[in-house]
Amino acid sequence: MSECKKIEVMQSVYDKNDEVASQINKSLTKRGIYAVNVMGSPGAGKTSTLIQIIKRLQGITPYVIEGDIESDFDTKTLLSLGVKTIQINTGGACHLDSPLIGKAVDDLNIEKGVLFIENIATSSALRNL
Ligand SMILES: Nc1nc2c(ncn2[C@@H]2O[C@H](COP(=O)(O)OP(=O)(O)OP(=O)(O)O)[C@@H](O)[C@H]2O)c(=O)[nH]1
Ligand SMILES: [Mg+2]
Repeated sequence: MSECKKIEVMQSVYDKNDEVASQINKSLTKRGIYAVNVMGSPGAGKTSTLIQIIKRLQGITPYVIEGDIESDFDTKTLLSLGVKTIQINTGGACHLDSPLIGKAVDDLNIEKGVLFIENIATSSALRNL
């Protein structure tokens, strides 16, 4: 007869990630920056949608963090439109974690505005942002 055991998980594997994400969240909120995590399948229309939204923003500065495994195609397009954009290439990983986002946020020198993060795939890594 099989025995059923209940295993209690005491610590999430995302603990450290969530802690960093929470710090980024507080820092962005304090500086009046609203962050939007943009997720969707490859080719779903994320960048096209961002471009159309950004064109319609009035008096709000947009910033974009572009996540991609290898390419910087979307970043080049956004930069050519005058949008302050920074590229993160993960070199294989299919999600952006909060330390990567934290570094990109620092490098972007964001002032008050809206920060769009085009994510690579569905990720729980940004759930606290
Ligand atoms: N028909 C149609 N095509 C669209 C629409 N939005 C985007 N596209 C096209 O779909 C293709 C992919 O669009 P992107 O905006 O690059 O999609 P993405 O999700 O950013 O793609 P990745 O960053 O490569 O994952 C492009 O050729 C767009 O022109 C839409 O609403 N209708
Ligand atoms: Mg894109």
